[in-house]
Amino acid sequence: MSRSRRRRTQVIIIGAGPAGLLLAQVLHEAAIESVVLEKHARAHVEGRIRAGILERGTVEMLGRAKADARLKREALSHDGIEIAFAGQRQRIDFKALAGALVTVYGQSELTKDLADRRAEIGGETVYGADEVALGDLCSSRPAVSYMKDGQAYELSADFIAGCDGFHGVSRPSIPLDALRIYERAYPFAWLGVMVDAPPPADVLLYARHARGFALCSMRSRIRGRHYLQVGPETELDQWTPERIFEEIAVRIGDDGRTELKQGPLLEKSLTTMRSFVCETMRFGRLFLVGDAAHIVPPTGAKGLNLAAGDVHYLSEALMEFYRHGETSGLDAYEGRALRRVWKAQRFSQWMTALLHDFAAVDAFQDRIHRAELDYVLSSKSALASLAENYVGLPY
Ligand code: RFL
Ligand code: PHB
Repeated sequence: MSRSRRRRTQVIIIGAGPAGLLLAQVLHEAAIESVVLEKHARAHVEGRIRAGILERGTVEMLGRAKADARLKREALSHDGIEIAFAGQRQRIDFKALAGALVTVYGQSELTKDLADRRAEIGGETVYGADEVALGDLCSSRPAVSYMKDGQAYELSADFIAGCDGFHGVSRPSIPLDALRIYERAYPFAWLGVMVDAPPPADVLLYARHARGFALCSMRSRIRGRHYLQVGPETELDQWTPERIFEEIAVRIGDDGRTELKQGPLLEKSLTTMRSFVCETMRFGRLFLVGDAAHIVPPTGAKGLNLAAGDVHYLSEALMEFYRHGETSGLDAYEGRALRRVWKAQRFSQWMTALLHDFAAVDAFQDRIHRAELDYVLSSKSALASLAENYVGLPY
């Protein structure tokens, strides 16, 4: 085999998901050079259907990355959500309660826009980078080796940003005795479908029903994205389109079967739910960003938005370093990011408890959650708190 090819850049970014690409482009606008290493092909990354709700801060970050032109044309703005519970539907008006809106724009579109922008400015992203391995993390010259098309490469840099998601290689590169990890599993999963038909409501509709949680989200006015609480061991094959539509209709209280329009299923998938925080978001010159450091259950729509928050704190710190030789922002990164992460963990866990059925696991606690939802829907101050957290806490 030929010898390894060596190069150098300022920041190595591992992972071309939303966190990695957003960081690369915000750094580019500040004249900081980076190379992005991604394990999969571009089409694979952009084909992953995940988040749909962006907070104001995330949209502003996309603006800073100069990747918001299509979002400005195509995204939907929502001034609230609806909650279906105990045969009632209640609208929660974010504009009135928290003075802000949320943006509906798919993660695949956002990732595509960022990758397009990166290509436009000639930034380097290596798709299909195999065997990525991190080294010298505690030196001033951390390095990454990888394989591409049978050729070995070595990159060195000032810093490494681990933006490679929950299953990436960055977090496992930190020695075990330096890792501080907190986690919790949930006794259910989400079955998700993309439907070629309009959603049943003009905003997101969350439902708590004795048969479990349901969410009717959307990607556009003519494309629905729906989720159902199911057992973690459920077989996807057992969920026919008829059964899925019937179950959603029951849970959202569409008794006349008039609101939920049926259409071809474009995708069907199962998501396990977990809460996870790796408090070690910095080790030497490695910084963890996004899902590499934390996972939330998706009920509060916070995962991607937290990743954008991390990018905000890390990019500011790197700019201070390159402009003024200042390292205090880098030292403060972990603490700043974690304060916001734990607040989003709290909110995501609370929304999950409020809206899912836990009766089989803890019937007493389940009654308490139901009473809590009843209380929230009748209290202006509780609704204001829900709205404030859903639209996103400030950076
Ligand atoms: P990603 O998106 O996982 O990207 C990581 C990238 O790193 C690559 N990678 C590697 N590259 C090189 N070498 C390796 N060894 C590598 N290992 C992995 C991967 O291929 C990938 O391209 O992490 P990132 O960038 O931190 O982004 C996080 C978000 O994807 C995630 O938090 C959200 O999708 C969570 N989420 C939601 N977040 C929201 O803010 N709002 C929502 O409405 C929302 N809805 C959701 C969601 C997640 C869901 N699922 C499927 C978990 C709905 C669902 C159903
Ligand atoms: C989505 O549209 O995929 C979505 C929206 C809100 C959530 C989770 C997922 O809480």
